[in-house]
Amino acid sequence: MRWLLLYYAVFFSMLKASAHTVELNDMFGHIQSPGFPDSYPSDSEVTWNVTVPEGFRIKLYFMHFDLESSYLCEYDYVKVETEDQVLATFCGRETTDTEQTPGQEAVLSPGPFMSITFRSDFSNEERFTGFDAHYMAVDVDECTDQEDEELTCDHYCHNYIGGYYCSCRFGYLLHTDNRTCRVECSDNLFTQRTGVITSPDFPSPYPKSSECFYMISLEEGFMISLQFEDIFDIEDHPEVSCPYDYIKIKAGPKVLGPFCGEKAPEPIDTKSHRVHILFHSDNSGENRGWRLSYKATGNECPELQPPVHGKIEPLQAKYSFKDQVLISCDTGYKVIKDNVEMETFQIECLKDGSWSNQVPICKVADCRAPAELEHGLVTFSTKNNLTTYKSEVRYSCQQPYYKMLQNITGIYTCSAQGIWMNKILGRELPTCLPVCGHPKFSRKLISRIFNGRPAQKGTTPWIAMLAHPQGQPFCGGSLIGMNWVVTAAHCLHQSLDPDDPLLKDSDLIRPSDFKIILGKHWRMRSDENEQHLMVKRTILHPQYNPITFENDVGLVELLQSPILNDYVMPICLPEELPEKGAMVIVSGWGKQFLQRFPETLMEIEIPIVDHLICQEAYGQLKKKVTVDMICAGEKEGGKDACSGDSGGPMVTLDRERGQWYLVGTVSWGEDCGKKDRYGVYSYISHNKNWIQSVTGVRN
Ligand code: 4AZ
Repeated sequence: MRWLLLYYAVFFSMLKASAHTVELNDMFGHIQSPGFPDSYPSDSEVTWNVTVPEGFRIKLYFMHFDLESSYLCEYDYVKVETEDQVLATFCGRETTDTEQTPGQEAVLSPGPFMSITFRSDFSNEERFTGFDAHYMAVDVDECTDQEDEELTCDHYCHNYIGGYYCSCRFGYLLHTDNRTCRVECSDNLFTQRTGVITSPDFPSPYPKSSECFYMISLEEGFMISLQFEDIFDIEDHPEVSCPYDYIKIKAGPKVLGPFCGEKAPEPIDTKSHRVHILFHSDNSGENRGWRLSYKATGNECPELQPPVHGKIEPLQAKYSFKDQVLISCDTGYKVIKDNVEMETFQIECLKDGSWSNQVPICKVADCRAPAELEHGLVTFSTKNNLTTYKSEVRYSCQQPYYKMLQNITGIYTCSAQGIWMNKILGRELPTCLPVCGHPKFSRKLISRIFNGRPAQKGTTPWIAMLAHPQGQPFCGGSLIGMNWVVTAAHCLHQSLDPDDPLLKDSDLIRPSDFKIILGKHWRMRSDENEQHLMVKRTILHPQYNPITFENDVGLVELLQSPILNDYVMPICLPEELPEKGAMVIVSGWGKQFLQRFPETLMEIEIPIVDHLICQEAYGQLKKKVTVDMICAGEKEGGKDACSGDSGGPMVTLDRERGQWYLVGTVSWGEDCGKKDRYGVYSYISHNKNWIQSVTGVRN
């Protein structure tokens, strides 16, 4: 037995001498006590250093465990440890109060390293078979296992086999520490006069690792004041001033702060128009942040007094820099600034506390002197000839020669806009048209004179004399409207070649070849009231036929308008057809019997002759009396127009209207005053439309 013991001692001392360390780097493996499943030798020590990759830990599981039991495992044991920590010490066959066996429990390393040491002392009372264990690398779920707060993800954690990574909520950026979530908040510009600025996500905790810049920038002249509100919570330190998170304020050359902690800074009057705010947060802490409101005030401008008859909007007790007010005047008053009239005027409070302009005055709207009316007059209805707001004037036409075209009172009132306004015509003036066919002088009943009679002065004020420049009369005409004379077309051309009566331009009498004399009574002697008027142009009826005298009507436009008076007045154009057999008056300075010219204007009163009778009378002579012609005269002859009367008026009285109108113009006839030979006249009603379209004349 002794030799055997010795043998064992030698053997174990040899074994112990061979106490060794096994390095294991596989992801799993198998370790057994020496000699397993035979009993393990005494005085033995083996260490297995298991290393797995970073991000894994090691799980050790014993399938068999049978070691000598000793108090607190002081003889034989299996010790599981990391570099700096003993995870477990096992011995015995079953767990007691003082000793532990692994049983069904696995041992898990906190990191990627585990060291297992088996040790036996110099003797064993019995045979112990030792242990048989497996180990394997298991993944560390850093997202749930992380104990070190410095390493946990700020927002989201994603585990994968052998490692993990962090990500951030929408709107956040992963900081370069790959762990904290910061925000981009360096570009905040505030340009309004008031505003509120908060830390990101306020009142939720502000993001970590962030540098936020805010700038309030206003026009020079404003001064910004800041006030922190309700919650103020920035990570601080009891001894050091704001080492982690802080807010700093820069206004002009002044830098205020850093501020942190839970007590908000007092209101700050920066006296600057530009303020920079810097907010810094480090990579830890859950603090709610801050909120501040800012207000910009400017220099105050002096109080304003609204102008008399005006108002200021908006009306405030105080105005400061940039405030604008609008000055307007009551209805009927106008703002006057630098002698210029305007509706409103705006002034602004400047940065130096003065107003950009003085308050203008309000002046009553002035329509000024009313415009003159051609052939009319204007009288003031309100006293003192006032032309200001609500004053009244009245336009009328120069009676009795002119009448108002529009059926209005002629009253114009000065509007609030300073414009004379009529209820119907607005700002447009009325029109004064000449009165027609209404002579001042009416014929005295004189016994009918055979061959006609001298006209009474002023009873035919529309008669026009067509005379050569030297004064020699050659035709008659009638004044219609202000500028036009109706005459016979054949008066306005002279066919030089009797064999070629066709109308040629060269045959037309030129405007400078003749003149129009109005207000005439005497044929050759000059009259008190005569007006010589030059001719602008002549117009023949487009269907005038110089051979048949069809449409023998022409128009003479005057270069100037005549002055209407008791001796010069236009004749009306027909409103309707003359009654059958109506009496007409034909006037002229034409030849009388015995080829003599009269001294004064002569007139005859004759009846209109039935068209058929006239046609018949001239049918015998193969002369056509067409629809544009009208005949007048007496069957027995005697009273007739004659050479020199051409173009002159044939008029009749419209009893209903009490005015005279033009029925025809002297045109032709077979000789003068012969029996059964009527005078033929160009029929005005037939060509009225043409006359009106050329002249624009209306009654
Ligand atoms: C002419 O030569 C003329 N009896 C005018 C009228 C009459 C005849 C001739 C009508 O102007």
